[in-house]
Amino acid sequence: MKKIITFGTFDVFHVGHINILERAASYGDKLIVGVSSDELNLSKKKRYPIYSQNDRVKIISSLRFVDEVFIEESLDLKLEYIKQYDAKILVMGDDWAGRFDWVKEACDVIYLARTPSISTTEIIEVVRSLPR
Ligand code: C2G
Repeated sequence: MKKIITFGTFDVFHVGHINILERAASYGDKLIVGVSSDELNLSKKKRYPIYSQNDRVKIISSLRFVDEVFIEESLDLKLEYIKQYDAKILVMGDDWAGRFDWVKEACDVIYLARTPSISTTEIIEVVRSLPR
């Protein structure tokens, strides 16, 4: 049983999120997803996500190619999560290229190309600019 692990906020869920999760799943038999907590987002991005962590967990858990979901409390716990879930590969989008190479002692690390032209930030900006 080859387990794959990936992490993300997955706020305002969109097709770029689907693409990376689907591709991550194709590398193994089981996909485990760490969903960044609301507090982790506040510390990282200086704002809370639009969707609460409970809703984000519910959305990710409902995908057919996702097997297990947990809340990621800290970026520094990557190694602990990888060991805890016995993951053989960490998959991340290439906006994180090189950033998690320090876990290579525990598993392989693969950075996949992001889906172009879509992001949560852009969606928020587009919605904000709509006429009222
Ligand atoms: N992603 C993608 N294509 C996009 C947008 C996002 O492939 N157009 C990928 C990102 O590269 C990431 C995943 O989708 O691997 C989740 O993206 P975010 O929700 O933006 O995750 P982030 O806030 O970067 O959190 O521990 C890691 C962090 O918590 C990741």
